[in-house]
Amino acid sequence: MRRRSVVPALLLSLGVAAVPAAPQAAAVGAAAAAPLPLTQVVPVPASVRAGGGAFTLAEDAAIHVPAGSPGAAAVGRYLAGILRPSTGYGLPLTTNARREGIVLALTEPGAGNTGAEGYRLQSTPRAVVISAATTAGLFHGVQTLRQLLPASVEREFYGLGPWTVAGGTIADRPRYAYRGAMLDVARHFHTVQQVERYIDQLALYKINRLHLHLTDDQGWRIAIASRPRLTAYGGSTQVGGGTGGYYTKAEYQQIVRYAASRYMTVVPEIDMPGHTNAALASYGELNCNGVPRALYTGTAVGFSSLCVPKPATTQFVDDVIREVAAMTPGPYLHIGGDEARVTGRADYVAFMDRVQQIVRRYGKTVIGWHQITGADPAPGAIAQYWGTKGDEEPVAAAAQAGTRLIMSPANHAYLDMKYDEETPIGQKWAGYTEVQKAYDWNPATVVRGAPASAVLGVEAPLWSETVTDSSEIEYLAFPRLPAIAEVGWSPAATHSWASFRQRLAAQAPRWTALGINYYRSPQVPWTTGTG
Ligand code: NGO
Repeated sequence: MRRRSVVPALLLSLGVAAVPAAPQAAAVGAAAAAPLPLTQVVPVPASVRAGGGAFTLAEDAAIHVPAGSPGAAAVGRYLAGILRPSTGYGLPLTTNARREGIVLALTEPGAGNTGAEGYRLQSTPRAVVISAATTAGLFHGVQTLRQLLPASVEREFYGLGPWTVAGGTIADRPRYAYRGAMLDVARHFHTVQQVERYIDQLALYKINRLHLHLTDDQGWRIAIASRPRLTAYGGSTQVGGGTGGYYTKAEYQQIVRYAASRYMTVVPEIDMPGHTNAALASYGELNCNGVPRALYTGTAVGFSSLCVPKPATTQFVDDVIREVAAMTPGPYLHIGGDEARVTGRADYVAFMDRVQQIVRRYGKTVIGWHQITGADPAPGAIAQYWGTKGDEEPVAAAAQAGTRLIMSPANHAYLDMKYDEETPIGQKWAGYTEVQKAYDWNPATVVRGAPASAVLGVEAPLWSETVTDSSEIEYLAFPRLPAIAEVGWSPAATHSWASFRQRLAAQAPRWTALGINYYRSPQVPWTTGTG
């Protein structure tokens, strides 16, 4: 039984705790006899029409890509990279126009109503054709194709087919343009490799924004050439007193490129004026009394503030924003603004005005936690809602006045909340969050009085006070991240917990094949791992 013995070894080589891999490893086994129904996808596609005749990948099949599109060719190579190890097939890329095997096709913009990120997937005995107006659409179509093949296709070693896809047509496009996940790399540092691993997992669920919480009281994680002590000293520790870490500019840019190859835009966050102890410890001039603070490795919030009136603070912010903007190709720069409890109100408003102007000067769109709506959001600014009640009037008023909203209600979308009182890691200030709670909410109605049209999308933040490695990231993200992803991608009319929990259960063999650690929620009818 080669498969059984290889799975734990593979998990180990990935540095992933094999929890609870032993019983599930057997379930990854042979490919399912009947092809998976086209509806068995997370996030559920906008429309599915079953058709006659399934497609089976032949040993000599090719992946057809359009000539003259390096982006489409890259998507083809990415798909081949997933399929080759498990199928053992060569799957060469070709640009000949024969419509058999796997076909990636670019359509005229506007044709097929697929928009900026949508796609059509047509499966017949002759071919699986994914067509889209953009290479982003092709990439998302490829994620759907992965989920329609047997779970064992995700393994990094050879398995028996047949590699069959049910016949029919999927027409799909996202409900929201912004579908994010946030990783807090400040409370505990997470390496480039860990971030890339998470990016790959997010891509499977069509997440298209990766928000990196790069700075906080416990650590400064991004190199700023004009302020070397931020990382050399401010990045030297983390929650619990470990050695911390930081990304060099080259490493940050590597993450940005890796994310881009998965059609994900990096949103860097420099949290200000609170959550700044690491900066205040690195440079005494940022404190009103001029004295550097001690490094901090606890988990309290709301105790630190840059000294707003000082010119040194403005210069500092300019230096940091200039350098972060220059190494970030995406349009956004997140300035935090949450829990500035020791910043006076007038200082807070003045500071947020100033920082927003600086961000704009360096060509970026401001995102801030929703507390920025208590200051004066600049035209075009985006507020990220993380409340639990939905009754915050400044948020509604700002949304009515044109501020766009990203929805991360902490009692639904915070991946760092414990599932229940037994959960070994996580927090509970916003309440326990089982999978159904992560799934059952509507971004359009979270904030009372905010027009639905103000909602740009959703984001699932993963704060890392209690999270130290990939295994723990995955335990909290799976299965809730796919829930938030579906809330962000699928049309409101398809929303159904009864359907979602079944489809979610069918994802588990994939997670096992990929070595993803996940929480076996009692709310989900898992079909694997019982024997
Ligand atoms: C809050 C706080 C963070 C914590 C997090 C923990 C926001 C926006 N500020 O969310 O500093 O890490 O809760 O759940």
